[in-house]
Amino acid sequence: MELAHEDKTGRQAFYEKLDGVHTAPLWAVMSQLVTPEPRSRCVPHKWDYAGMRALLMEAGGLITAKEAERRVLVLENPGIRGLSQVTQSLYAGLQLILPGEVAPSHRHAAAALRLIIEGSGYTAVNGERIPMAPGDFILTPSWMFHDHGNLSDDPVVWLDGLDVPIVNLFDASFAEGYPGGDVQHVDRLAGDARARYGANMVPLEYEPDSKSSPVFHYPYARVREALLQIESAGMCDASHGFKLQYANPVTGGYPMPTMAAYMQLLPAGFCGQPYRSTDATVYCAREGKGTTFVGNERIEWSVGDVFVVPSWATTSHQVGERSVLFSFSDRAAQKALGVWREERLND
Ligand code: GTQ
Repeated sequence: MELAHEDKTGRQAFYEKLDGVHTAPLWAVMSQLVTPEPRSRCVPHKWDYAGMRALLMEAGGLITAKEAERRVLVLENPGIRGLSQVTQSLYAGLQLILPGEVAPSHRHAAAALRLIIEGSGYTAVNGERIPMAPGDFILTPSWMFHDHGNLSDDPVVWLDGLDVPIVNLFDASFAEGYPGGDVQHVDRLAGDARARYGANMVPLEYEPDSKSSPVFHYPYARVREALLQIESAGMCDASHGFKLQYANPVTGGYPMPTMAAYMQLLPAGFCGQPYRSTDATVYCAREGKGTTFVGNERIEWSVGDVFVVPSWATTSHQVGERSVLFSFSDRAAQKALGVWREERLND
């Protein structure tokens, strides 16, 4: 019904009265607030590894890892610049440690995950030094001290994923430096956590004391072997190829309470069916090369490239040669809150 001019003026005066007492009429904002489906400001985007690597090396000549605390180039979604967010809920960055450098030990409420792109360094978590090799997936759970180093002769570069925007949504951020210097005290042998929790066994009468996986290191060699064996058995998923999710071996659930992570093998010639889900996803190509269609966009990727798919954007992958994609998202948080949805679409 057409509003009378008087009514509009009357309403405007009323809205101003509301505004003065920090109040707003729901009916004026309802359609943007409670949308019939996700309307993300995030857009699909790819960060080309060759270009990012050159910028990282330039950063390496300008600032040390120690001075920077973390020498990271933050991947900002072009739709939400200035917020250090790759999606509404996630942070992503590319971190460089040069030979001999140390990124000093600290801890924070935000949880981190890492996918090693090139080189070999180490990260120390929970008193254990964990080696980093290309393709390895590494966890730094909430509030655990962690420092990174590089004892090799070559740079080490990895993708960081953190749940910082979720922690900040709750205004629950805390952070502090390690009280005993740059490097945390190491009091466990390398491989200790994997021996205790990662051999399909757990310590006698073990009761978890953390919401995160007690295994911090998921070496790529094992994941790759598993994917290749699964590929040889057949039964390829029409949208995802052969896809495994990283698990907390104690619960079978996601490795951390907020973030899920995956590695998927797309067999040679794969032409995936379109799919969408409410968890915006950050991908990093691990092997091969291919094309991912996201809505009307076409993303060509090869090893090391990072790309982001917004929530509920229709996605399909195509490859010529056998390829492997790593990815992570906030699916763990969404499923814990009961809001996650997915949909398979057909061409
Ligand atoms: O390695 O601890 O990309 O604290 C951002 C914040 C990495 C880290 C990031 C961090 C870290």
